[in-house]
Amino acid sequence: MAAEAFRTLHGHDPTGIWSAPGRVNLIGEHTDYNDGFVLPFALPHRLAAAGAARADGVLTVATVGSDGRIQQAEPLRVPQLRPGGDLGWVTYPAGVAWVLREQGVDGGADLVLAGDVPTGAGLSSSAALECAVALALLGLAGRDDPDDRARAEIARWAQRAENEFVGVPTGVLDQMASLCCVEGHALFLDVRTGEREQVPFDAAAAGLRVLVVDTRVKHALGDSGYGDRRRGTERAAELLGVEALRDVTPEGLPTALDAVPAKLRPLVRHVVTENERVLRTVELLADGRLVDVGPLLDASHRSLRDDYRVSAPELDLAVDAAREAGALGARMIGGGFGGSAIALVRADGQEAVEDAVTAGFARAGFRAPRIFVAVPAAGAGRE
Ligand code: GAF
Repeated sequence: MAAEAFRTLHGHDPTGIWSAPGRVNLIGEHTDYNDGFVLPFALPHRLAAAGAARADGVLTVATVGSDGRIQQAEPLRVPQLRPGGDLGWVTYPAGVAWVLREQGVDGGADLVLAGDVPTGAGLSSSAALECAVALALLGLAGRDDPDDRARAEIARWAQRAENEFVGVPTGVLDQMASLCCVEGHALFLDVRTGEREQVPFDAAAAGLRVLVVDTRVKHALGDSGYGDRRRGTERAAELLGVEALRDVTPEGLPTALDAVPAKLRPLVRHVVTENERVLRTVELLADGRLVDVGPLLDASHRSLRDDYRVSAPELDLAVDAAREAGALGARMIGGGFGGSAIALVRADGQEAVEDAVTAGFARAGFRAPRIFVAVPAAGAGRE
């Protein structure tokens, strides 16, 4: 779709097509900006960028909607890009061009974007966009095929584009997932050290499925809730005299809770217990005990709902209905306040869970959710 639209717009083939996936985070929510642990896997849903280099330092960006309609933004001069302006939907690709210029990747380009990562669904459509554009601009500058180390560096650049150019204070989970995930695996990432381990993850082989329930309640990380939580955890770390909440151990948690003001306690408790849940999940997966991960998903959801307070009625309903219909465990994923939940279900119980969630939404008068099975797919690359 991106290549065809590129030919329509520019009258010649693109030099290449680069694409990047959205993600599901199995567990480890709101731990990334606390230097903690995360365990995402890539979705088959991808954002593709068809591109060709330009010698004049101009960046043109067009997107193709699901209805095939092409929307083209005003051309931008890369050397003149500065954080803080409002460029509408083109802010994300512009931010990536800005950050890459700071890294010495300076050319202009024509880009045409198309994909099927649901937007505002907590499945990392923004990171997919950033990472596809980053790989395209790097590839057009002759820097294709980044190795694993370079991918982690590009993820940090993409995060910087989002933090400094777009102005959204996210961690690096989504960009790392989009760039570093490998098909058939979940990515165990220690955000502080950058250490990564590919953990084989094959739910189908265990007779299980991971269902994604997109509540279709749009979430936006630029809204204050996400930044408030982030600042709260940073403040707690400061008061505790540690670099990040990652440094608080489960054994040290009671003392830490006594040392911070009441309103910060639930935030600290969430981060510390969530990091432990990630470590436990990785152990269970290594032992081939995916079925036992369910209670950890449930505990993660309770913690996000009651301590971190980033859930939403639709997410709670999806989780409760899935569990009542036999799911082994379920939780909201991503930043929260809307977006998606996941449910770990037995293959033969999938339909019952889907029906129960859909019926629950209808009874509550919520918009019908979109439900699909998530299978770990490949990370970003050239097509
Ligand atoms: C969003 C952010 F972009 C991530 O960095 C992460 O903090 C996540 O919310 C919560 O775990 O996806």
